Amino acid sequence: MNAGEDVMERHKRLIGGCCMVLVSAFTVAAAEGEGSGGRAAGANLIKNPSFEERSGPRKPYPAEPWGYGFLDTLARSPFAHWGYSGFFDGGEYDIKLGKGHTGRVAARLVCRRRGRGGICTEEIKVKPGTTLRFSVFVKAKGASGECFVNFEGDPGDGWAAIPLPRKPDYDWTEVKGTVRVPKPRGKRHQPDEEGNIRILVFIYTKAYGELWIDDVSLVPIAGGEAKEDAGEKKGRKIGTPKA
Ligand SMILES: [Ca+2]
Repeated sequence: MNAGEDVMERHKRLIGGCCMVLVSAFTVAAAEGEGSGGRAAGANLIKNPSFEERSGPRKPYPAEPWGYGFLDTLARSPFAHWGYSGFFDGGEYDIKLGKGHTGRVAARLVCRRRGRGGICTEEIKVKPGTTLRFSVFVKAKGASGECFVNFEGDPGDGWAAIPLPRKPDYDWTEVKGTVRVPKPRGKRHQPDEEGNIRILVFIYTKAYGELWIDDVSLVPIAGGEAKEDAGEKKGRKIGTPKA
């Protein structure tokens, strides 16, 4: 086993361990109606949301400001500000360009061996208690299996999740959800001096076939107070791999 494989194996174990962390209470309102009227929306926290900016498939990853070691060593995302791994849970997924929902290109995750693959944002700084509206356009070709959006970072890996359509074949479809950022887990993940913690958004496929992704947005719609929204419902737990 060469050094690269050794690192890969180590990180697979690490990632597998992270996935066993049980998800604490979180709220998801998947595919909710807009309902917010003319409320002023914040800026999109996702960089390169339409995948139009390339980082170059052969660009060495240390040039990107990734904060997590496993992405530093495994990722070869062709998209600026996005990480990628196709090797979770014993899977092998390629990341490729597809024809965009908007713009020229979309991200395309193509299964070679079924397991779990995904793309990941850079770290996003937010204050605990912030309510975020998430949206993504996805389409699938022969994608038999589960695909989902998973929110990770300082509050834990899988503090919220939004399922993607459970159909093998569908054209571009918008999937929306609203999540509220919990407090960080553990003393090592305390807010910085400005009160921000770090979150990441992963979009995973555990399916065969192809998952296409474009036009991702994550917009703050309410800050800090964490008041209850009547429209929210409790989401399902995701993150414990099935044997
Ligand atoms: Ca695009």
